[in-house]
Amino acid sequence: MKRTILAGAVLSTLITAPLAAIIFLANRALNLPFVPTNLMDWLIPIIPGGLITFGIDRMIDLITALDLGRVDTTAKLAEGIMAVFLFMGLSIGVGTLYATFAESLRRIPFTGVIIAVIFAIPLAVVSDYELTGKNAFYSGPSLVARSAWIIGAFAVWGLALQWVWRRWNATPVMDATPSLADTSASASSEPALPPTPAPIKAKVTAIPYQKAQTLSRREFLIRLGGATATITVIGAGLGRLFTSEEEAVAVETPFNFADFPNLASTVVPAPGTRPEYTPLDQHYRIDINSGNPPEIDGEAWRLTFGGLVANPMTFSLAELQNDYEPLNQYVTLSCVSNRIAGRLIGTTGWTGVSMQDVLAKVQPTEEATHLRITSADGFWEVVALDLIREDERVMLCYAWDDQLLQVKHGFPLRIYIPDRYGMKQPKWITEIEAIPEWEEGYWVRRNWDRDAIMKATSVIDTVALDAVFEENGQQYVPIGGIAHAGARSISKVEVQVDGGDWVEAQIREPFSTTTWVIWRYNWPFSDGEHTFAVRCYDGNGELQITETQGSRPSGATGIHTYDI
Ligand SMILES: Nc1nc2c(c(=O)[nH]1)N[C@H]1C(S)=C(S)[C@@H](COP(=O)(O)O)O[C@H]1N2
Ligand SMILES: [Mo]
Repeated sequence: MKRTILAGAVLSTLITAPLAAIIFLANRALNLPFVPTNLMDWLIPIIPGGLITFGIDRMIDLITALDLGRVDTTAKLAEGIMAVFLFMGLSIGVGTLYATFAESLRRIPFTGVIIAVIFAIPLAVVSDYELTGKNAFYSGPSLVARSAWIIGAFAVWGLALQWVWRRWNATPVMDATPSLADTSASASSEPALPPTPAPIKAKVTAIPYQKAQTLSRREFLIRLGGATATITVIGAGLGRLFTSEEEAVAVETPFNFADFPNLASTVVPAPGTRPEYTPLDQHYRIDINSGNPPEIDGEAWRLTFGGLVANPMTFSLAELQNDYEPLNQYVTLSCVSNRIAGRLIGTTGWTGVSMQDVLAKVQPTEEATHLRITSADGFWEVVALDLIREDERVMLCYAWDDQLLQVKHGFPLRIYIPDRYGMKQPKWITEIEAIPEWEEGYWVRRNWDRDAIMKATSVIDTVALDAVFEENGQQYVPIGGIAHAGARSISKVEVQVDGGDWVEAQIREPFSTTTWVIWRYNWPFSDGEHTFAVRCYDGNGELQITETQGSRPSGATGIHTYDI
């Protein structure tokens, strides 16, 4: 019995790996569902939030420690790999179960296929729920096409499993020990099974796989492993090739964010400082979706604005673009999980409609105090009406960098709330509801900070030893980086060398009060090893928090240091 289970598990693994690869390929090439991440996304809300945060933290630790590249993309990849393991584990479990009972079920034809289909149906349901359950404007393949694909792919998997299992049991073990199937059958207490004490030879000839006799089990395993490894590698490799960038759709009246307002600034960034305006393909992406982000049909999409309002309304994307004065803002967005000197922060140009203009149309009633903003991925947040009324910069945003939002950044609509971490600012908005009192948002419910005001932080990006220059007989090395304090701006940046006095750095005029500043300090060079530290003051003259504290629950603080 034990050996049957082991053999069943090994053979199921060999059959399941190509299934995962082909599902991946079909996802990339034809946008068919990637069931592993659908399954994981379905499970995540069921797992306690603390465990997830812990998992994410350890993952970021690992990526940072091993220097595995961009934290956000590597984390998504790691989540995808975890999802594949979960998916494979479940499938292998089902395959092993089949192998264990195949003998007793052998009178039923196509047991492998039947079991596979019974397993695939709930997977198809979960996948559909994840893709369309919260996203009424899903733009991918139809339910029929998606279900047929998932069930069909599993049926083929079941057929393969059944064939492989029968073939395995028909294959003689070339040495003198009894075959695995024999051991299991004689060890089994199943009354329906006739005992099979016959010698191996007799058993083999009784099974109609004549060819099997020429292969030993070891040879069969090697051949099967070779075949499935080939399919897996080719499938996964082709899938990766299909990973294409989505097409950019320019807005009709671009603001021309690239005409930066500070071009005349005399403070030139130290070489090696990150770009002041983050290229879109380098802007971080963070959300609760381990696989593909919600795909929304922009034509069919409507924003529903209801609840405690005098005038409930729906808005199309075209209406938001054409019927309202566009608001263009340079914005630095940061994830609350960004560590000091982390890369989960970026600056780009945001275009949208002031929330005040929208409120003027829908007219919240007197009982309304907050808006609940709901997204197509099941994410939601709550924002106070008072905040909106006192800050016209709060906006419903449909474009970044003069282009309609990319899918991963929230197409067709996200909100901008100045001074708050990204966790307060839903992407893929489908619904806004005016409500009578404050409620927890998605991450607040998971014990993250209720207000999530961006902490003032400063970072050294570079000590540009290559760019050393001489002035009045002294050599200087440019040092530089960023500092930001949400929408409070930065009034001063100071640098400290080897624990000495804090010296003021130069600040380049920022794009706006809602973006980071680039700072620069020309360090009088001296030979040897040195440690540099940086600190900043926000626009109100308040020093950043200098105690080191992790991201959870309200954003990382502490002094960034840099050694040469
Ligand atoms: N619908 C939805 N919106 C979301 C999230 C999400 O998971 N789902 N994540 C938030 C978080 S935690 C951050 S940091 C920002 C990141 O936006 P970006 O991926 O466009 O950089 O999106 C926010 N909006
Ligand atoms: Mo975030």
